[in-house]
Amino acid sequence: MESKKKRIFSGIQPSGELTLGSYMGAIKNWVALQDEYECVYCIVDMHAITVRQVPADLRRRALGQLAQYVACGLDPEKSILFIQSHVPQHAELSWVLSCCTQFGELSRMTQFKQKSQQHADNITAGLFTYPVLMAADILLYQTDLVPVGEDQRQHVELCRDIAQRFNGVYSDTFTLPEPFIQRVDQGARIMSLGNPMNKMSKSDPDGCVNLMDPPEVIQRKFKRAVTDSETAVRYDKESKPGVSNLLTIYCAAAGKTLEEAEAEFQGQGYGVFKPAVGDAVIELFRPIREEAQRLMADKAYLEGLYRQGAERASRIAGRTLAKVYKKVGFLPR
Ligand code: ATP
Ligand code: LTN
Repeated sequence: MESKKKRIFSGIQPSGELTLGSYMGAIKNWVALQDEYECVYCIVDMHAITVRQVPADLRRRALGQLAQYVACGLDPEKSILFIQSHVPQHAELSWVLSCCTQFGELSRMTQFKQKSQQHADNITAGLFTYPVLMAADILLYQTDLVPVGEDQRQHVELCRDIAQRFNGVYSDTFTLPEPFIQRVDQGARIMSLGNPMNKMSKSDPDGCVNLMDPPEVIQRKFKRAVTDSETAVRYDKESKPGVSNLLTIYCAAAGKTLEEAEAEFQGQGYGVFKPAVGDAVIELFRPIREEAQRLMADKAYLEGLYRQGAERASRIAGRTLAKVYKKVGFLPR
């Protein structure tokens, strides 16, 4: 009997190290959803090659990301954890869906506009059709909810449009997914420590804190975090974006409310506040980092894990793809 729980799908690219942003904006929520939902969590290495990668680094990061998923509390007994390129149905469905997606729709994607500016010398077709592969990821698993950060909302909405179109033309095939965006305390985003007007992202090494950073590196990054010329530790996103971001991080890491945090640092300057935020993050990440290091030393365990994950994923994905191939009129093999 298939479970009646709603299904969740999400993924992160192994295009850089996991950051405090991806932890608070995504993974932490994924962990919390595991009991209530049937969860499928992916390492989307095929998405990562939409911009140039060093092959050895990509391989190392994909395995490291799996270890970090588990160390963060994603439980391979409860959830399906797998690597995208190990389940061929993703590429296969992506082709069919690309024939149900308009050029104009893809041209409107904010992430494509941004990334094609950042990688102006290498604007590939893959970068352009990235959201179609993401739609395939989601639709293969008949996903109900997609927990992502705010920046991915547009992609999930496009996925829904594609699914609706396919269902309209070929009859009901795909569950219509919804974005599931949880707020990180005050804001749905963790901002860069170097420029609090931008989101913290793994492609901005100065502004981001990585899950695997050693304590002294984390502390140094927080001490250098951009704030303002006042001294009061007070939440005001408009006039004090840096301090507000640090407060958000502090509250999430230390499990405190904004009021508690503001009271705690009342009358104290940034010289006290910034290292305290650093310490809270160090303590939050310490057990995760240690567990990830331990798992990384056991390659055989990790390989077993991703093989088993791919098998489970492929069983579900295969069923959906078979339906799709039949409906679009491909001859059975
Ligand atoms: P890149 O720099 O390559 O765009 P990224 O650091 O933004 O990468 P992703 O792999 O795109 O990371 O994001 C992983 C997940 O974490 C996504 O669901 C994304 O929405 C979420 N996320 C990433 N950064 C943040 C952030 N700063 N605040 C909240 N959520 C975030
Ligand atoms: N585009 C997402 C990563 C991603 C994803 C997915 C997220 C690829 N496929 C499917 C949710 C569901 C990103 O950049 N964070």
